[in-house]
Amino acid sequence: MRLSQYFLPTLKETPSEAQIVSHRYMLRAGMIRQSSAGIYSWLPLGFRVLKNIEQIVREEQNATGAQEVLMPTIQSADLWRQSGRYEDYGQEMLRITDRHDREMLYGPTNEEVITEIFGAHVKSYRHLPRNMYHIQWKFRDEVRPRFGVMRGREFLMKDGYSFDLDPHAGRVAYNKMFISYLRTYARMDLQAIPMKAETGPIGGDMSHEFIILADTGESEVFCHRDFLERDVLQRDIDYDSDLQPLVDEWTSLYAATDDMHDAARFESEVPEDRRVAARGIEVGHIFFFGDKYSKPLGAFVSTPDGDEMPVQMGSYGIGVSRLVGAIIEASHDDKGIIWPESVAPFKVGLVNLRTGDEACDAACDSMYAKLSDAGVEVLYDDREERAGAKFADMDLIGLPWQLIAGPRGLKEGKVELKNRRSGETDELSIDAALTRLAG
Ligand code: 5CA
Repeated sequence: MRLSQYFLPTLKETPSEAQIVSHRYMLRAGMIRQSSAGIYSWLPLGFRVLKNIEQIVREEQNATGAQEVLMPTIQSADLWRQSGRYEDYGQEMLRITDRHDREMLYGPTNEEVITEIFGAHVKSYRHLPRNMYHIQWKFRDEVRPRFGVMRGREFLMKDGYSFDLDPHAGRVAYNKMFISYLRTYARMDLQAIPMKAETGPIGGDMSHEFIILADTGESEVFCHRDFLERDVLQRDIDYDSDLQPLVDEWTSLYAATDDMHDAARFESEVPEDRRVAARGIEVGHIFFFGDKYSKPLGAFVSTPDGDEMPVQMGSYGIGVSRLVGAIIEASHDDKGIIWPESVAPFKVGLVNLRTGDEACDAACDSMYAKLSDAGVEVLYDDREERAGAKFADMDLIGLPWQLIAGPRGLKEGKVELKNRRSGETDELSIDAALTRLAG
């Protein structure tokens, strides 16, 4: 993509409404624009990151055998009356009346809709287990939308739902999601810590929040430091195997949010030098709630003995749009964002230090073409701007690699390759630089 043709409205000034670094950088890097309180448009750069995160989530869900669907954002109030949640949900729910005076709502979550679909079609234990998810916009009329996409009113969530015959099989489904969540965050270079959690309006008696540590997080959290040194991607996961031992490994160490925190247990179980008391961002939340929805909504299956049983369910959420902010909170410096390669909007920023100079233009055009042909995503700064402004924008938008070409270096056939995270810069021949990036 040529920057001269790209819609990238970067800002030099820090917007005064943004209180935390991810919100400031998302606005300054031209990723989003607020439309109303807690409601954002995603501009090209932000949209690319959102899609990359979505794709990692999708791949890790599919690897567990979960199947992608797409349910509507607008739901019927009657369905929510059946589950008993219509009144309970209170003012967070955006209620709408259509032209025929039918009561509708903008879905804050989808337990009711998926349970109705499942119950209408599946009648026998033979068609279990099943797990379906979608990646869809949600609306919650939060009292205090804030911190940009971190606590929005409209936000993108991956929500998945498992259906099983009995609580034991439900636990197997829960464990698959538990491990796949750890992998999902790890692929975004995030160290997510599973913490026992309150179940709130979703309900049920088994639940974990996945939290990443960040000073700007909304929750106060307490955990064992060992969590921060673990790497779940080291192991291959066989989702057909018994995952309980692995889940036990991740749940045996102390980890709790403030609502579940037990100071006495924390002090007795965790040696003083391993105690972490910090703030955290909730990037996912999983629940097992048995027949809480299947019973009132009539999702029953026949058992091998010929009985009828409500199906056992769990639900599993990932804050896809929140993750964009969370990743920035975890990975930035005072110049801007530092994207992990897996979610970066482009891998390489190609900086032409003197647009209009014949040698610079020819070398940059050729590098751009070669990298693009090799499938490398490049944002090519071919604008007629000062070098300083180009560098500042590149650092701000945080692409993992900067490939810099100027008249002086090119005379000797050299370009610079800078790693955004380490700041290390190498002077290389054009071919060597291209091999590093495309190799
Ligand atoms: N039905 C369940 C799981 S499918 C559910 O709704 N769970 S939740 O309420 O915990 O939300 C799942 C995830 O969505 C949260 O962990 C969080 O990462 C994200 N999320 C929740 N509310 C917001 C919000 N207002 N803005 C951005 N992300 C949010």
